[in-house]
Amino acid sequence: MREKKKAFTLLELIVVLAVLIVLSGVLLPQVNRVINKARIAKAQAELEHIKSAMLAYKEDVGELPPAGSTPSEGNLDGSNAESALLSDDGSTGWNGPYIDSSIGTDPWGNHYRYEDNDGRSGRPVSYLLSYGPDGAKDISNPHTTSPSGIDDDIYVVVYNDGD
Ligand SMILES: [Ca+2]
Repeated sequence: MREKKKAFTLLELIVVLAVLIVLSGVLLPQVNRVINKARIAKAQAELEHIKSAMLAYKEDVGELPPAGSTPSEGNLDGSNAESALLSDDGSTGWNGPYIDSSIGTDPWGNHYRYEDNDGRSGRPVSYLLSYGPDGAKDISNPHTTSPSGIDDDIYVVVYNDGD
């Protein structure tokens, strides 16, 4: 005796597809929100980790890793600061390495940013920054203790000479 073939009818398939489309429309924004929250948490954790490494360097050497030859906010990966944390930069007291591997980009693929105030007056805050999910800088004055316009930027004060 031949078994009767069980198959979906076209109508059943259309109903299943419609349900899947509606479900994905409801769930996708939720999933995106969760992913973004996880990325923000990851960026905050990475910045705190780098901050700890910089403070350990400061403890040994007496000052924060150099931001660069021209003091201004710059990319952290590939910077003098990154190499000073990774390998002996010749500073007296250097006792690293302070980080295990090169500092990559933030979870959105953009550079982490760093500026060391380097003792300049009116710019007391040395900081680390991720431009956040939008990839654009929102903080209008990172050198104050309460910078305005944070928006989605992720900002960590490494050291505040104004304290
Ligand atoms: Ca931003």
